[in-house]
Amino acid sequence: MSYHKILTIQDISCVGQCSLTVALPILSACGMETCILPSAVLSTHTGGFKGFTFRDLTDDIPLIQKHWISEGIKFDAIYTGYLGSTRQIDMVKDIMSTLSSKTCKKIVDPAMADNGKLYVGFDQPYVEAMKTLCGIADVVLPNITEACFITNTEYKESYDEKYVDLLLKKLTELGAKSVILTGVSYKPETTGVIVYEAGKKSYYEHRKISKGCHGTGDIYASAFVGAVMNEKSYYDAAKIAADYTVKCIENTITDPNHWYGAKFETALSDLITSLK
Ligand code: PXL
Repeated sequence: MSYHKILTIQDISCVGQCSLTVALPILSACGMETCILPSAVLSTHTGGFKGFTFRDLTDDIPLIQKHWISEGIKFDAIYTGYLGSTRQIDMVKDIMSTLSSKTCKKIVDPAMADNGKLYVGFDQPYVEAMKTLCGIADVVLPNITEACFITNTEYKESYDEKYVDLLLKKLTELGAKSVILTGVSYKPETTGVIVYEAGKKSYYEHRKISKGCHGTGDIYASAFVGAVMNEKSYYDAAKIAADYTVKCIENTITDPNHWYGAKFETALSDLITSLK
């Protein structure tokens, strides 16, 4: 297994199996040294709990960055997810330019929307700022909804390959070098992921489980980053992450009380095996 130092920047939702509480264990299981920069601390995620707390950590970020610079710390990958404010996006761009190793992979999951809608708390200025972060990324990992927001494209429930090609074209025009587009479904019984790299498009199609789970975008992105940092190709990493995410959902949907996240811990051993 390769060993690399990764920085992941996203929130801590104390309860809810998403963002850092998912990324840290998954990247560690993939054999990576995982450093974290929390963008905010919430009592729970925003997708279904009522009255959650939200502590914005934007003002701490430049201080943490300054300390890391003074210590000469550099990262082999910087992977961002849910950010706590629009102002934070410029800070994250600055972190990418000051704390990257020579070969650092910049991976941006524009975690901000699903099913045609922005998550609670996000607005158009956040979307505009996120476009600029996607523009400097080596890899972006949007779902179809996020791709639509980032490219000013009308969201459609059903679509054809031409629509997906337009999203991919617009995403790369922003500056993103490669795109992993998730939740691409042309048929009711299957879904899949498009890997768009150096103008070449591939599709990994897999079983669609009718009931989705909250936080699976974060599970997917974390497993993808872990696999890429284990020297897997983008296509192989996209496939490994998809198979792992499906397993996590399968291990969750039998439990009706577990509505707020996916039991990603139960399939970590499968993920580790798939990296060998
Ligand atoms: O899984 C994405 C996510 C991350 N963090 C917070 C969220 C969500 C989705 O709703 O609310 C706080």
